[in-house]
Amino acid sequence: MSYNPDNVFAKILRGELPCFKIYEDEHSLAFMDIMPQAAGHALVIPKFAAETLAELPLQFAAPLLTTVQKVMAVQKQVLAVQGVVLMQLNGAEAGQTVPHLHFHLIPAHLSKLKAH
Ligand code: DGP
Repeated sequence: MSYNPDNVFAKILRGELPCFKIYEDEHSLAFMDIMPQAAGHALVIPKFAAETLAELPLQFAAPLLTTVQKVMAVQKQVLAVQGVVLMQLNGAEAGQTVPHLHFHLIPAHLSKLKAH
């Protein structure tokens, strides 16, 4: 699968598009989702050019998941939620719209859960 460097997350990583940044380190970036499925919906992406999880070299998986853990902890504390839904879509057929690997971190607000 060939990586398209014109995707919006690649542009965010290059500083060509703005984002509401939460956290950044050598290997990853976390920022708020522009179309949140719940208040506090965040995205975590690797700086490595991978379209899906299958293309991420394993040495970058641990640093990426470490960032996921950090952002989840902050969401729980700041938003006072008990749970966070982790979602990660692989391929257009699965619903992936931005072809740069990303994890959705969606806080599970109690009021929303009760409504369903
Ligand atoms: P997915 O369907 O898994 O590819 O989700 C892509 C997510 O990315 C979707 O929730 C909306 C979000 N998104 C798309 N474009 C932008 C953007 O330019 N900035 C930010 N912050 N989020 C974006």
